[in-house]
Amino acid sequence: MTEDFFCDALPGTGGRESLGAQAVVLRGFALPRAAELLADIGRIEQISPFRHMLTPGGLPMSVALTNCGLLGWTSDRHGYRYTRIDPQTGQPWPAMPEAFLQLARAAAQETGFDAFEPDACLVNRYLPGSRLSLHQDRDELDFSAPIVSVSLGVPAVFLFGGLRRSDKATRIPLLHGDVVVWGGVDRLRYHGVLPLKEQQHPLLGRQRVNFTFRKAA
Ligand code: MD3
Ligand code: FE
Repeated sequence: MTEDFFCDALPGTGGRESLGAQAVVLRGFALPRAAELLADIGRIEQISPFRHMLTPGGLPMSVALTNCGLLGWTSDRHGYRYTRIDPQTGQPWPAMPEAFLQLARAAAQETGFDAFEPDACLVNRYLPGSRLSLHQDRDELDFSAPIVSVSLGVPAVFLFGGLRRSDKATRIPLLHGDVVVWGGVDRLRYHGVLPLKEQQHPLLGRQRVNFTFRKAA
């Protein structure tokens, strides 16, 4: 299965960079399937459109998001949680596409996390100026499962901090096709994304799309 996603013949694929003891960037790991993933995102947003959710503070997030899979992450004035129903449509979130699942499992396996079965996939869309402030992902029940993230489109600068908000963060560029797996001791590290710069990507124009696979329940 891993072989489907790993192709020596394509430039920019195959590099592995360690961000922590159990956090790894797989450069270009999603490139061989990028067109397929983008077509799937197009189908997902027809069912559950991208929207700017409100934070508990009442301000709209600069990142627009949607979800696929059994559970979807939502935010409103009451807080953050995972739901089976998209609160905007009143319908279940769209199913997780097979290509998404295969990619998530292959990337997890590649970094030593066997049998990763994500039940949630949060899809973030960035436009110039969109950012994600430093946070921890702790709305999931099981922190022993890793999170797998896939970046497509315009490059972004990812901030990777420590276990305390005040810990110094390092800056890591995330490019079209890059996949990050983080788990274990790195699962609860603070992280964020700097404001997206105005740039053009041949497939996505001014946008960046990031999707993260999680085991939420
Ligand atoms: C390393 N998304 O949706 S993905 C999020 O690019 C989120 O949209 C970002 O943070 C994005 O919650 C970052 C890469 C990533 C995410 C979380 C991490 C790497 C991480 C948590 C710990 C360590
Ligand atoms: Fe996060």
